[in-house]
Amino acid sequence: MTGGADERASAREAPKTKTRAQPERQPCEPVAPMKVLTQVAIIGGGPSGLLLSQLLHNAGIDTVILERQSRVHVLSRIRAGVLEQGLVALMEEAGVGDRVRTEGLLHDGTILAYDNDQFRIDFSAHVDQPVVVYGQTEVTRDLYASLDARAGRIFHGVEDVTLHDLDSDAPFVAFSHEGQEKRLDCEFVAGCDGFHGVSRKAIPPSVRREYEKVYPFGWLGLLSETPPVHEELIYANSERGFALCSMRSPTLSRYYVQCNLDETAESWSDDAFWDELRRRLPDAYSECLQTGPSVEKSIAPLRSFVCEPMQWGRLFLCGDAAHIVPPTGAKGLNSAASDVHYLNQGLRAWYSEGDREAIARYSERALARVWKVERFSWWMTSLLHRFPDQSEFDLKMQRAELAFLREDSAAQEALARNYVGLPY
Ligand code: RFL
Ligand code: PHB
Repeated sequence: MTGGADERASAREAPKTKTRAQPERQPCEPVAPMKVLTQVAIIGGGPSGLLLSQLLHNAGIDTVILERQSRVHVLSRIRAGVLEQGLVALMEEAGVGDRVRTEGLLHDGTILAYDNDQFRIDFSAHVDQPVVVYGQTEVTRDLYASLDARAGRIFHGVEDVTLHDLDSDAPFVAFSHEGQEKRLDCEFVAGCDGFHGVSRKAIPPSVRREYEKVYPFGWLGLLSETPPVHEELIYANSERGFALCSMRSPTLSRYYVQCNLDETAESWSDDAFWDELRRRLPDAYSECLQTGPSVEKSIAPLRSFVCEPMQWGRLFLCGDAAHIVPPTGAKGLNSAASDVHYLNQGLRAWYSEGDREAIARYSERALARVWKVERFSWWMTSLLHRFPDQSEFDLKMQRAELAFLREDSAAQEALARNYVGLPY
């Protein structure tokens, strides 16, 4: 745990209610773990876990969130920037939609660039639906604010989380917090702990099937307090590799360049980054690119990954814990949100009507959408990046696909429909 805001958070986050009284202990007895009780234990306090907790709270369902990191750490991770309407609607349903509605930037299209030229995919013409540019950090901040307002229970800095009796009606989660062993008894466990979390691994290997594609490059991202080079996002296929111009606000820009996996963010000076970005953009943009010192710089590897099934016994996986997409289609956070929607529906039906059907079909419903999103993200990645083993023929195919997309309205519509978000 770090100091300042986090120490305050830690004091506030100590469990307040539903803690079972501990029997008096003799001096030599082993210390029994302190017990905490809830309906749904949520592992991971990233956007999936926080959103699920808020939606369930609104339905009168109690949750406790266990988060490995400090709040400061969670809020310092610069990640997604493009939200589908489905996620914005869920934020509104959760009661955290005010800021995204007023401060989010509506985008009616996006630019695809190649060969020093560009064309636009017009979302309003093809699907009449915009996307909203609003940082994941802000989504998380909004969710933490409402968690605090309702005195929701979250433990930060938890360690050694293990899931137990998931195939029974009374699962529990063991963990340690501030040096104390604890036990969280619950009726359901939501595994919202990201790709490197423990939840997915609690599904027995004999049941779990994992599908994976690791891409031979990463994205180097830079955040700068400069106005965006263009009012819409620019996805650029350049012979030097992919580049993306994105933003967080009219004064905060987020840029990415495809990089090798053996590079480090520290090995890239700001000047080297700006030079490389300029060289990958059509002249029309590179000539008006405004540069400045980086506020953040980091490298993300690219991966496609799906775990099937997304549920086992009383455990339900959500978001990056179950699936990963390369960021090219801006789909990671958005597909986490559709999982949260299906799980929220299933748990509400269970608790309000005793309906077991929706929860039993969670994995099937979530995966049906996940695989389509995986396909789109893989396709956008294949279309726009340089691959080390790409032949001359492969390059011609990429160019032909871009040319077809530029000319063909149906192809543009297909891209637009996927980019703004498939229904759920
Ligand atoms: P997260 O955000 O990884 O949160 C999981 C949380 O679980 C905690 N945790 C544990 N807690 C307790 N016990 C354990 N054993 C734990 N292990 C882990 C972690 O500390 C963490 O707080 O998963 P979640 O909530 O499912 O959210 C997923 C999104 O963060 C992710 O999909 C997006 O950021 C992906 N993504 C994008 N998605 C979009 O929809 N639109 C975009 O524009 C977009 N851009 C991006 C992206 C991801 C990127 N990177 C860095 C991979 C751009 C980039 C560069
Ligand atoms: C971002 O702004 O971080 C961002 C935008 C679009 C993407 C990926 C990342 O496809």
